[in-house]
Amino acid sequence: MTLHEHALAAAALCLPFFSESPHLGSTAGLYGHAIALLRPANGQALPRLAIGAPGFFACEVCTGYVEFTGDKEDRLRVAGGASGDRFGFALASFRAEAGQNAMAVLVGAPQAGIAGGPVGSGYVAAIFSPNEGIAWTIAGHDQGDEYGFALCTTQMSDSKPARWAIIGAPQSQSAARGTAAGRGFVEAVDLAKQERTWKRIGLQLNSRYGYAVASIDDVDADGTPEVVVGSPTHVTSGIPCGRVEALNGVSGNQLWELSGVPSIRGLGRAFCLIGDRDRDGLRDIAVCASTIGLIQPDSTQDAVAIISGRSGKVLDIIRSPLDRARGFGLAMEYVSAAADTRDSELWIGAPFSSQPALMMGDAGLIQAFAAEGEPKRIFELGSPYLKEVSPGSARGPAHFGSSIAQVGDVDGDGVADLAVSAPDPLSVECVFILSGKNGAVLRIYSGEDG
Ligand SMILES: [Ca+2]
Ligand SMILES: [Ca+2]
Ligand SMILES: [Ca+2]
Repeated sequence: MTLHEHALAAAALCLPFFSESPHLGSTAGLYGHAIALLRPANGQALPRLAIGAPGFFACEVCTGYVEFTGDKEDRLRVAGGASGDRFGFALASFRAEAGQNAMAVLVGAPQAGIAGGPVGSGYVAAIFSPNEGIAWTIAGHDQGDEYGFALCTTQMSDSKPARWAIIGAPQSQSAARGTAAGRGFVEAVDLAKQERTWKRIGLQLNSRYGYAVASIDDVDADGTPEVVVGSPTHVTSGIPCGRVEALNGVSGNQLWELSGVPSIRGLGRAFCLIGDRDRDGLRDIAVCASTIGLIQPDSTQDAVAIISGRSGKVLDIIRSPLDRARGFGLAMEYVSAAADTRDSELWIGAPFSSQPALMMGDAGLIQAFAAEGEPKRIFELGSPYLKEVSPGSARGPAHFGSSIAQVGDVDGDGVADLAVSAPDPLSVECVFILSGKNGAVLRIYSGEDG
């Protein structure tokens, strides 16, 4: 299919959703800022997804919400408690009980970024069943913590329930907070008891320690998984090179660290666990090093560093072949060969990339790389979708590739398919379900209220 045919197919899929989606009152914005897979597509049913819509940063009336999609057309939404919560900013799905297939979701509500509005400490909510709403919450400590900005859970194996939530609180400086930023922290919470177990504070002011967190394999062989923490504006020799730290998942003690260098700045904005690249028995990690938002951003410098899960050693650097791939690596998803009929691939989003043919400055794109790092495929979805998705809108979906999630094989062609969001609040906010093989649009969910 050509891109235009994709657009027409998208329109056919999309329009019924606009007319049928329930009217829920408040607009949120940034629909698809986060996506978590709760159940993959199984041939009979569509994937079940949690889609976060935390609200545009300047929206003072948005609580944010999380939408749950399923195989039926009904879509349930669970909203945050108060304006400015930014509920749904981060999501992490997890197994709540052994042997159960139903996945629960943790929702981050970092409550920050609204100029002049009320700002709290941020909180994290657990949802076990969307019909029952929020089961429990745990809050940060002080105003402006941005508790819940980043989230992951750790578990001993895929079939066992998750034991701990790891919660990032990067403590940015904001007008609303009215104080200098802190050093940021990461905290572990026992999911069964909802009790805090350990807390670790960043090294530098304004380093955004806790901006990203992820669970990795058991480095120290104590039988429990570890976590990595990013602080993308950590300064080395006067340059915001960023930093990654690996911690013992149970104690929070440091196992290894890696600082960025001037040629890979902003290290630690996002993580993705990949295959065992260096064949040492532990899975390795893709780490985003994007210069976007830094002083002197330079998209030609944006990179994904492939680092050893065991030591933090840099194994490879992936850069986009496209100079315009701004924000390269802000979202990533690994599709292992086991889940698929093709070789393992790392999907990398560049949600702020321009698309000159469409004269769009921030259309976004996603790009697949082979396990060895060679570029394979690029999917770019720009304004061809505009007229079909929202005839009255001035621009098409943008920031495509802000989040990416593997969703199982939706169309049954043996290749794992993807959910990819385009959450730009100034245009139509969508989550596309795309064929992993050719980028064809299989489904579109929209944040519009209908
Ligand atoms: Ca361990
Ligand atoms: Ca390895
Ligand atoms: Ca497929």
